[in-house]
Amino acid sequence: HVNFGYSGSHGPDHWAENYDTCVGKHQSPINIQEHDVRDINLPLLIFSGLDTPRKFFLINNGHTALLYSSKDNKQFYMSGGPLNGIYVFEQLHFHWGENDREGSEDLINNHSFAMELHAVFYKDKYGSMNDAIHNPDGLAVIAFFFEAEVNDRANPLFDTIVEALPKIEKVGTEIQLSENMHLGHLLNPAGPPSDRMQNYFTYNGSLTTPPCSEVVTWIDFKYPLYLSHLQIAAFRNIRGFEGHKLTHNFRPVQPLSDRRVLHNLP
Ligand code: BO1
Ligand code: ZN
Repeated sequence: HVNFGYSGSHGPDHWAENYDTCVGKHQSPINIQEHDVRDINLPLLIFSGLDTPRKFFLINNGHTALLYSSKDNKQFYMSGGPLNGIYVFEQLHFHWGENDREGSEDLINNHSFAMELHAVFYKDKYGSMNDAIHNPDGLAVIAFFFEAEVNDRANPLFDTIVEALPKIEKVGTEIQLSENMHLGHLLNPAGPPSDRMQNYFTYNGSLTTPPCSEVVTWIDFKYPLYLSHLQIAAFRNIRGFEGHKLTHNFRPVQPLSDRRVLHNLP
C-alpha cells in the first residue's frame, strides 16, 4: 500500500493532501546558503558507542534502504554540540537520485550531492521514536553527503551494505548483514583525532518524509564521503511499492523562512 512516493500522484507536491504537517514553515530539506549561515563555536559533539562493531539488519521499506541494530543494545548515543540531553541511535538510511548529480536532500550553496546518509536518533528521555516525535526536541539526525569518486574507486567500507542490496530488492525484504559493522569506521574513516565530525551545519527542521514532523535538530557534516559510481548505482535497483525501481527518493528543498543555519567551527 502506497502512503507516499517521489513522483506522480504520490509525489512530494501531494504529501500535504494526507499529511497536513508537510506544509509547515520549518520543513526539511533546505538549501544551506552561505549568507544564511552564522559561524559559531558550539560545545564538542560527543558520540558514545560509535566504536563498537554491531550486528545490523538491512531492510527495504519501500522508501529507502534502512539499517537498524538489535533493540537490546542501545549503546550508541550522541550528545553535546547543539543538543540538550542524550539522543539514542534508532536507524540509518539513504537518499539518492536518478544520476550522480542529484540525490542529496539538503543542498549546500545550491550543490546537490549524489547521496545522503541519515543516522536518526531520538531523545533518550522520551523513551522511543514514536513518543519523541510529538516533542519539538524529540529527534536529531546526523547527515553525511556523498560524492561519486572521480577515479571511480570503490569505498570498501560500504561494500557490506552495497553487496547486500540485491538481496533486499523487494519491498519488505529484510536480511541480517553477514559482517558486524563498525559505524565509527564507516562515518569517520580517518578516526580520531580527526575533527571531521565537528565541522557541521545545524538547523531546526522536520522529517523529510511524511509525517514531516518539525521535531528534528539537523546536523550536516560539511565534508562529504566518497563512493564509486557503481556503488551509488546499486541503490537505484531496489524496488518501490509498485514493483518498479526506486530510482530517486529525495524531497525537494523547502523554504528557509525565518530560520538561521549555524556552522560550527571546529
Ligand atoms: S528523515 O531522516 O527525515 N529522512 C526520516 C524520515 C522519517 C523517519 C525517520 C527519519 N521515520 C518515520 C517512519 C514512519 C513513522 C514516522 C514517525 O517516522 O518511517 O514509519 O510513522 O515515527
Ligand atoms: Zn532521511
